[in-house]
Amino acid sequence: MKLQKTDGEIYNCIQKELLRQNENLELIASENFTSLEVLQAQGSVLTNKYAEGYPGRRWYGGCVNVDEVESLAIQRCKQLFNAEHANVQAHSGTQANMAVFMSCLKANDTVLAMDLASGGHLSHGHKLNFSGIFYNVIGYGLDKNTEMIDYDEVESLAKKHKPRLILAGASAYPRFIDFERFRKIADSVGAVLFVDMAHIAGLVAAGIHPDPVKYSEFVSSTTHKTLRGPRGGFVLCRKDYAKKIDVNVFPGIQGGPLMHVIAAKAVAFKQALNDEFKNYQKQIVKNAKCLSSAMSGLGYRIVSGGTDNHLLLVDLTKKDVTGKDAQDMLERANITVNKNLIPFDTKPATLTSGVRLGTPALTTRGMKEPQMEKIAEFIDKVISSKAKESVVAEVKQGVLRMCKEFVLYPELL
Ligand code: DSN
Repeated sequence: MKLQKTDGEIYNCIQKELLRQNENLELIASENFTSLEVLQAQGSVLTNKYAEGYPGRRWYGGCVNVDEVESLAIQRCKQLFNAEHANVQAHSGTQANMAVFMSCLKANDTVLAMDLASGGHLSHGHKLNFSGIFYNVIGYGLDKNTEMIDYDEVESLAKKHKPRLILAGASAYPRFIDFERFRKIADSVGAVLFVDMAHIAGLVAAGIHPDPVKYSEFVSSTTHKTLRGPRGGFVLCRKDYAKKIDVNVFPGIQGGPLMHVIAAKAVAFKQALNDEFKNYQKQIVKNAKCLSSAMSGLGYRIVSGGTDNHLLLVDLTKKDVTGKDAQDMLERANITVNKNLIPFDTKPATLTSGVRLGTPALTTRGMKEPQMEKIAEFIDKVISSKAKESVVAEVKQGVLRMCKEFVLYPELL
């Protein structure tokens, strides 16, 4: 590779990261390992092209090929999600969300969205994010007993605050979301319904999670989580909002689209239309359920008692370990997780009482239920011993053996 000769420093970082990804058990619920084809499209000469505008309506010449790329991405995305309109230019999930906010709100309008502490997302109203700075965001939470969305509370908050927009979707919520109920609540107060399906997009594409598209005016997503594409975002909307969303993505919040990333998105959408992808999504959920039961069997409390999707939240309170400590201890044994607030957490977000575990990445490697059971044992050994050096060393050897059986990107090694 030419890079190796001309910029050894960056080349070495990339190689070290390839090795890290191969030698660690990746349980961060929002991460995945994209295909070689997606990497190839993303690393292509399309990165050289400026193409402000949309297919057939660009501000630059020479767009014939990128027009074809973007048209394919749009068509495949619409087909995958049965959507009336798709904008595939958003550089990220947060930018997709920003474009939706701008398409139906004025500054200071009221939005009803899930609290970050209950499993929501920064871009759904955090006070330091654009959403919390420019809009009046009211948070809804979870039922204290079930730890699931309290739809009655959502309804009463909607009646009280009369939001212009209701936002459903989460980054740390292990249960199905009832979009039909959200639609009814939105209709009862004349609000627009917007679903951020970033975490569950792959499950939705495979038809194994309730479908937000048929119930909402807007749906946003990232492409790199369960959907297993390149890092990026997109927005789906009803056709009466198509012009608004396009104009708010460009020129509203972005300049030139990343055509290499859009090509990679198109590749991922095509892959997601295959039956093989549906089976992959089913296995993600089977693995999450299995990991949840195995952790529960080892004495861990699982938030809401289990999972319907690709992730679970493990409450570490009984184990007398913070989420931060667990994350650090597991990292020493080559197990990657993230600390996460649990519902009604008494600890700050910098410490937390829990960890979030997700199965999309390990399922991509081909791991199934037997590996999930073993991984639960690994996690328990490290946490129960409070990362005793000899235990960490033994678990790390087990992790490395498991990783060797499920090699990642053999073509690149
Ligand atoms: N930060 C991502 C996650 O981990 O869920 C969401 O953007």
